[in-house]
Amino acid sequence: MNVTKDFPILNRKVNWKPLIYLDNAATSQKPKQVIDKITDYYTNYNANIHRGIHKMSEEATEEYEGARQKTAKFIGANTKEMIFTKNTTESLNILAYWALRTLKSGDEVVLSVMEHHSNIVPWQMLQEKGVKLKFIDINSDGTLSDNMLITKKTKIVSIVHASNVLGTINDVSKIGKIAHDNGALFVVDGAQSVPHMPVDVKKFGCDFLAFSSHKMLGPTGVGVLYGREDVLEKVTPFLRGGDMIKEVRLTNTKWNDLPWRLEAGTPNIADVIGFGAAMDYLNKIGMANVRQHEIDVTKYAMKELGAIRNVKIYGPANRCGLVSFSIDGVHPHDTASILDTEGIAIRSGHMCAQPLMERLEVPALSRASFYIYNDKKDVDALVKGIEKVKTVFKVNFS
Ligand code: 7TS
Repeated sequence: MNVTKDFPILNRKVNWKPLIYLDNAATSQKPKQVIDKITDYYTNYNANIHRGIHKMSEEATEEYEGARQKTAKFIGANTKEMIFTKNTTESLNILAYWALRTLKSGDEVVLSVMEHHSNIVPWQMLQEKGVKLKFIDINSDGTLSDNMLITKKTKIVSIVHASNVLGTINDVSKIGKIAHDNGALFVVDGAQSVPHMPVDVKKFGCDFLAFSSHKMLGPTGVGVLYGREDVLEKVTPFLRGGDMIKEVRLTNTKWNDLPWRLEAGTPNIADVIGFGAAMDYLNKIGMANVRQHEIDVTKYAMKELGAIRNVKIYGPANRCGLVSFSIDGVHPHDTASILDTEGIAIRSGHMCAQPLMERLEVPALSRASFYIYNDKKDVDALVKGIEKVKTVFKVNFS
């Protein structure tokens, strides 16, 4: 995929070596098209939206709402169903705070042990009300157990589509059907899938989907909460104030229509507009091509890393574009530090999934995660870097 020319940061050196960026699951790099779009807003039509009847405000509103339309199209939804938030974490918190107001003692929420902290910690609040959290386990290969724990007591099922540690791609349509058969709402954490593969909320049959712009070539500070219109209508606003109202009296307020009802205050206008440019960029490539490219690079990485003695890979063969691994006798932070001296950026640590680390019985892991600008040469560099780690730490070669 010939795209590196669009990413100015990929020209820089790190520790005097050309940057090899393999930390895309944490955040992706941004193409010039996105950077230019944000600069254009601040340079030429910086104004607040949905108010002032002046030209620049109209232009800004048009671009902002245009980005909403693009987002809706990107995941097969309607514009009314698209709420801009700050990130996936905020999107999930909106739902958890709503659940805090509506669920009752004895109700159950089903999550899984492979969730990112942002799909665990907000739901823990519900325990204050006597709501029980249940966690679907994983199989030894890192796939989700078939023992779904969903019963008539289950009110919400919230599951990650693609795991940020194991790479596992969960069969969300199947889980959604079981959730709905039991009368529960179905939430999907799409933070690691929407940026990397075609996603269609209608095919998922989910009630909610959360994801972040910054992991899909867009700027930080923009997240998305998709909600099926009839369900989203019932969600009480988490933040209240300007822009989310129709009429305010001193002691009561009539809320605005969707989607604005759930976007209180001046939103992140510039970055939402930048996010629109990121989706334009991805659409030009085609999400099926993005996925295929990542399958190729990831398969190669699994083969090459899998062939290194003393390296263990976690998770199933069928996966999204990332590989978590450990090197016998080397702490993942040391692995990442030595790779950094070679200009290779990877993630190490608990990956914001401490319960999963505990389940895997590891203190931490290293992770290489890929995107459209990575290729097999980057994997070769990673392999060479790992050999250096092993040499420095005198890892047993026998
Ligand atoms: N869900 C998943 C599956 C994630 O991987 C992440 C971020 C989040 C939610 C939270 O996204 P945010 O935009 O609200 O922060 N994952 C990672 C990661 O793996 N390394 O750094 C961030």
